[in-house]
Amino acid sequence: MKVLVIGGDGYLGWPQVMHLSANGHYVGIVDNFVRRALDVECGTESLIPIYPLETRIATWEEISGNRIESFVGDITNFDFLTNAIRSFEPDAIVHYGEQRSAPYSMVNHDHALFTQINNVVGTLNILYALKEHRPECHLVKLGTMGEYGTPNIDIEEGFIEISHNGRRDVLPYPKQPGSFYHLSKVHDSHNIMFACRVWGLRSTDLNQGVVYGVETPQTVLDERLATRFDYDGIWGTVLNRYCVEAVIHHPLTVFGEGEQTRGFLDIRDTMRCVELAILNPPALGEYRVFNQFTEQFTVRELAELVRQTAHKKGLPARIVREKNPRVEQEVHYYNAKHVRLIDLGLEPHCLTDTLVDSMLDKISEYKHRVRVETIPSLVNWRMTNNPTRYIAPSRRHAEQAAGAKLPSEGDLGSVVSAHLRKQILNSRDGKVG
Ligand code: NAD
Ligand code: USQ
Repeated sequence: MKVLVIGGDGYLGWPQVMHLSANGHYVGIVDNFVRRALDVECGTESLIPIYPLETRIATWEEISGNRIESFVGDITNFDFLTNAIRSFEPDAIVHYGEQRSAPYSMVNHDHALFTQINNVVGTLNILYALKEHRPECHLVKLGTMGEYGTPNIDIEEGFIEISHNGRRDVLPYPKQPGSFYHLSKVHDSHNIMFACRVWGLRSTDLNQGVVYGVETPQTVLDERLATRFDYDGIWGTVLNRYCVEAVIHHPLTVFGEGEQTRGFLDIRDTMRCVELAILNPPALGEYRVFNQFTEQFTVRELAELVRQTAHKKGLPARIVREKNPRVEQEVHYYNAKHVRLIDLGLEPHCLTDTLVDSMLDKISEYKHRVRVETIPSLVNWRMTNNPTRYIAPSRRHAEQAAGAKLPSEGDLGSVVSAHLRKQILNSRDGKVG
């Protein structure tokens, strides 16, 4: 199949490109590298060095003999996106290309705006481009389990049968998302469902849990094929963060009570889930939802697993309870269904101490690159103006010693965001680059 991976330069997108290419699909990438730019904005960096997209593609072609096409541009630019879709003629689009950090979306007004414009407009553009130029193409959209929140009843896969005043209907499952980022996914879901209903498009909305891990069978073939690995307080996700914290002898940062329960999956299962969705498309006009995770854990259970595994390796890991920067339920019921991908043939890689052990080994190789100053979570959900940029202690000390006025961290963030926003609003040349 011809598959266009939007966001194909990201943590999940790049290994997905290689996974699909290795399994016989002809793959194209769309990306505008905004994620790399946001690292510059935040003063963060992938623990594992990542190579430019051209190098990644050339290395993959050299190793696999498979060609990959690339379209560099912003999907909020409708003309660019349309040209890319018309040129590539995909049978399926995998849409990973969004701003994906909940903390980033909660920094301030500017960042909430950027997140929702980038995500909602990007997805709406895809829907219009598909309707006008590729109506049979299957849109595989990455949503999030966080769309549902943590209700006190079982979470179904997208829809729930409700009986009300003597009548019954199957309706979209209620959504109670926990950040402006998670809200952007809810808005996307509504737009996609509507486009399937009124235009007869077909789509799979993959409500994915938190992904952990860094290696897939393809990323390990050459260091130039590695994918990014975030551990800082803005981009790092919980288990990946705990593993880095253990390696650098930083306490494992459990927020609040630590009983927050989430769905989790191994990065290798993400690859397979998306492939299964592509291989088993819905009918035209059908909008379906799969809950894409394999196991549920509380964040304290994960910390305990990392602590025990680290101890066996002689790492003196300890757990601390930090004041929760987020507004979320810290003790709650959680039971989310996740059978539809299993029914299609998913064989989960469950989380074991062996996997954590291998993550700790991999992270140890890059221990010297950890920027300790980026570990704290700067973004407080209760505030509307949070700092966004981490400043290395050495630079801070040098500037203080020199009597220089430190730029406001918030200001630095806004400069880059304003630039990106301007790019989005102004770039209307529609060229495929
Ligand atoms: P990522 O930030 O590493 O990758 C996203 C990619 O999309 C980046 O390369 C970025 O440059 C690109 N992009 C963003 N906006 C774009 C635009 N307007 N035009 C073109 N390219 C654009 O994120 P990730 O962790 O790989 O996540 C990918 C998707 O999966 C996201 O939609 C995210 O919400 C979802 N997801 C991720 C996780 C997780 O744990 N990482 C869990 C659930 C869902
Ligand atoms: N947490 C800690 N300690 C930390 C970091 C996080 O206890 O050091 C807690 C958080 O408070 C939260 C849970 O861990 O309760 C998950 O946080 P996270 O940062 O790992 O994940 P989240 O912000 O929910 O976002 C990530 C991805 C996002 C994706 C989402 C899937 O960044 O793109 O959509 O996971 S889900 O959580 O299912 O919505």
